[in-house]
Order: sequence, then C-alpha cells, then structure tokens
Amino acid sequence: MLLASLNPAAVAGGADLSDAVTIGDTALSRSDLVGAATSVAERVGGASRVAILATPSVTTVLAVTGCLIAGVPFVPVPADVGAAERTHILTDSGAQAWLGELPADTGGLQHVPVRLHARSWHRYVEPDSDAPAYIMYTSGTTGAPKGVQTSRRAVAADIDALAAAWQWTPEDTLVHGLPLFHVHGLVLGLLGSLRIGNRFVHTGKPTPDGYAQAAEKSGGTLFFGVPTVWSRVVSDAAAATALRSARLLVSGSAALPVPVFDRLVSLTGHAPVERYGSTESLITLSTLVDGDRRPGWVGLPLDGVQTRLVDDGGAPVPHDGETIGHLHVRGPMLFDGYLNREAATAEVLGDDGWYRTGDVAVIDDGGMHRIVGRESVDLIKTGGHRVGAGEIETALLGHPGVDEVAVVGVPDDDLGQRIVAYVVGDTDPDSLIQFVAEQLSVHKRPREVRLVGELPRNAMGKVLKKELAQWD
Ligand code: MLC
Ligand code: AMP
Repeated sequence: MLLASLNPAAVAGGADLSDAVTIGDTALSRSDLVGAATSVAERVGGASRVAILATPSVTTVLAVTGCLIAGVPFVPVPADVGAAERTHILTDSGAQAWLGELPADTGGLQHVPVRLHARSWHRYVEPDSDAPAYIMYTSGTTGAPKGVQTSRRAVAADIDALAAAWQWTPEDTLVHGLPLFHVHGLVLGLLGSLRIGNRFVHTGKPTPDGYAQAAEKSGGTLFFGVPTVWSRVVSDAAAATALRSARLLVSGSAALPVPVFDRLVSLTGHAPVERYGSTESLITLSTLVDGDRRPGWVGLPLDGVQTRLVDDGGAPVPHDGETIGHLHVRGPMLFDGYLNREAATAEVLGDDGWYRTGDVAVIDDGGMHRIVGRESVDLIKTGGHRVGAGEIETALLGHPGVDEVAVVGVPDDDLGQRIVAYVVGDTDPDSLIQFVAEQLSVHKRPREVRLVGELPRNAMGKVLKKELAQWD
C-alpha cells in the first residue's frame, strides 16, 4: 500500500496516532486522515484527473490523500500561480475539477470542496502500482511547463530508498515549511511521512523561527530545507541552536554552499545530509546517515539507482573526482514521461531507461557525486524553484511596453540565483515584475528588471546570456 501508515484495518485496529499531520493549529490523527480522505475519494472517484491548488493546508493534505486512495491522478497547482500558467496547467492536464482550496479563478471547472469533518469508512482496493500517482508541472529551458507523470511505484521506491539512506522511521517527527506543489515538500515530506508513519509538521513558511519552534515544541527530529532555508537558518544563531536537538538536517533541490554547510555544523552540531534529484527522477543520490557527509558533494546512488557520466559524444568519462561529464540516472523512481509530449520525453528519457538530467557532475573513485552545474543557462534555480528563462521571456514579450527581453539567473547569496530580466522597451520595471507575478506565479517574478538600450548579441543575432549574467 502506497500510504502504508493509513491502512484502514490497522488504524481501526488501534494503530492510530493523534497528531499524524499538523499544519498551523490544526492536527489530524491517522483515523481523521483515513475517514476524511476516504470521503474525498468517494467524491472524486471515477474522475480521470483533478487539479489541487496546493496551499500548505490540511485541505490540501486531504485532497491529495483522497486522490491517492481513489486512484485519481492529481495535478498540484502552485499556490501562488498566476492567470496564464493556471490556464496552461488546466488545459494541458485535462483536469476535470478543482479539488480542495478554491482558486481565484476556476477557469470554468467544477469545484469539489474538501469537508474536514466528513467521514467515510469505505474500503478501497489499492490501485495498481504502475498507475500514475500525480502529474506535476515543471519548467524547461523554453516553452511552457511540462506535466511530469509519476507512478505510484516510483513514489514508493523513492521513499523506501530514502528511508534506508536516512534511517527514517515511524519514530521520527518530520518538519518542513516548503511548498506542497513540488517533489521536496509534497512527495518526500508529506507522502514520505504517510508511507513511513512518522509525525509530519508543516510550519506554513520555512522560516528559521518556525523550524526552531517545531524543534522545541513538537520534538522535530528530521528537518527538510532548500539551501535558501539553511542559509537563513545559519543567519539566525538562536534558531540554529534550537536545531541541536534534531536527529538529521537534510538539504536538497539546489547546491548547498560550503560555508552554509560549515556554519550548520558549528551552530547545530549536525553535518547536513545532502541529496540530489529532480521532478522527473525523484531523488536518486544522497549522502548517508552513517557515511561521509562531504560539503559540496551530494552522495551515492540510492538503492536501485545507477548513474553514468558521459562526455559530449556519449563516451564514459573517468570517475576521478575531477573530470566533468553529463549526468544520466536510471532507477525505479523515474517518471513515465511528459504528458502529451512524446518528442520532449524522447529527448531526455531513453528506451533503455536512462534519464539525461541536464546536470553536469563529477564522480570520485568511491562513487561520490558532486553537481557542478547545469548544461543550460536557461534553467534557473531560485530559492530551490526551477524556472525557465524562456517562459519568463515569453510572458514579458506579451507586455505592450516590451520590445526585446533576455532573462538570466545571476548568483545570489540568499536565493542561489536571482532572476534578472534585461528589457529593451519603454515601461516601468516594477510593473513588469508585477506582470510576471500575475501571469506566471509569484515565485517566478524577476527580482530585478533592467532597462537597456540593446542586448548583447553574437554575429548570428543570438543573445549572449553568459555575458549578460556578468553585467552589473
Ligand atoms: C512579493 N510577494 C508578492 C509579490 N512580491 N506577492 C504578489 N505579487 C508580487 N509581485 C510576496 C509573496 O507572496 C510572499 O508573501 C512574499 O512576498 C515573499 O515572496 P517569496 O518570493 O515567496 O519569498 P522568498 O523569501 O523569496 O522565498 C524564499 C523561499 C521560497 C525559500 C521561502 O523560495 C521557497 O519556498 N522555496 C522552496 C522551493 C522548493 O520547495 N523547491 C523544491 C523543488 S523540488 P507571503 O505572505 O506568502 O510570505 C526539486 C527536487 C529536489 O527541486 O531535488 O528536491
Ligand atoms: P526540479 O525539477 O525543481 O526538481 O529541479 C531539479 C534540478 O535541481 C536538478 O536537475 C539540479 O539541477 C537541481 N538540484 C537538485 N538537488 C540538487 C543538489 N543537491 N545540488 C545541486 N543541484 C541540485
């Protein structure tokens, strides 16, 4: 069973837990979860796909759990989504209804509310493990986000492999405040907890203070964060010190700067475990609880994972800790392709099961991996969110005051990369930032818009983005 801790027979037989999921002031027991989510399942059963506005709330938890009980694939929609992106996700996914939180604009779809106090004790047959669990939208270098189809089998395999690497057990209390529309917060954090059977505490936002309080008041043992979160934690010595009582701090979704790793060690007493993955592959590499946690390195292949490093021609490169190659991964946690996009799927996922990650890496002679960067300057990681330069450029070109635009990610101490848009045109930079926040999503907005007379281009007319990223 995918959500093993919610086995109705076991829960009815006494395996309850009064605070299985806590978000803000609301706690749900396992029997609340089974009863209310089964009631959700009854209301969505038979749908081919539903959209869930994935706010950090118990409504979202019940919506997701209900879909997994009924075997209805769900589409998590970013809580801060804007108009154009919302329309794209709804149209592309073919979602038939909104389940749970009501979006600002339903796009004409029916709304199915989640009733916190409704209960059903109907017993569902566990859906086939090859069936899709969800479709999650993620950005590419160009074009609109693509729907990543992930099976129930992949989710289960990934959580089990992480449980082995991190000695993650029902005794843990997992804490995080990350969005519930990405792999990190939703799949690892929430579904991981419901599979393993540990307590899950969501802090609403991933603030240092929220994490410190969850360590002190909820007895948090396992904390998840993206590097921006850890960098903010180490800037708040009191909050960091409160995490001394934790068992394990985990960082992922972007590169953890070595100075942040070192500060975590000195302030919390814990060397963070780093792990690497993507929406398409789920998590494939991690350092181990009882192994080497080396700053700047993301670890070894998880159970069932193989990796290979190749040069531009596809030939293997040596595992000497220095030679850079393109990283490919294979394993039971990989996605089943992009929805409605056979050609895009074939570009990254071979018939032989290898996924071309788009990341460049080195591997040392002990099998330890270090991510060096991305192949394309057009995929930006900002605060752990993956954003395509192309989608922001397309959005900005839809503004009447914009003639030409180039979007780049520039290094940023807080966010890892900061989205900067260079614009040729006649308009107010702040209104362009707001335009992107309203069209795409708030987290995709450029943090800066710089108006310029012209963009640097090569002889072919192509914008020199590497040069732009260095302009100051
Ligand atoms: C600002 N705000 C606006 C706005 N400008 N609202 C509307 N319009 C505008 N123009 C508001 C926001 O709504 C928010 O309000 C506040 O300003 C701060 O904005 P923010 O951009 O969200 O905050 P920031 O501090 O920059 O966020 C940092 C962060 C966030 C770390 C909290 O980036 C984050 O949650 N990152 C996690 C990403 C993640 O989970 N990635 C995993 C990908 S999975 P308010 O009131 O809401 O605060 C993956 C696989 C793997 O990568 O390996 O894990
Ligand atoms: P996403 O699709 O949002 O899941 O982003 C996946 C990408 O995030 C990967 O392809 C990497 O570029 C990056 N990433 C994830 N984890 C790490 C990590 N630990 N270190 C460096 N980059 C990472």
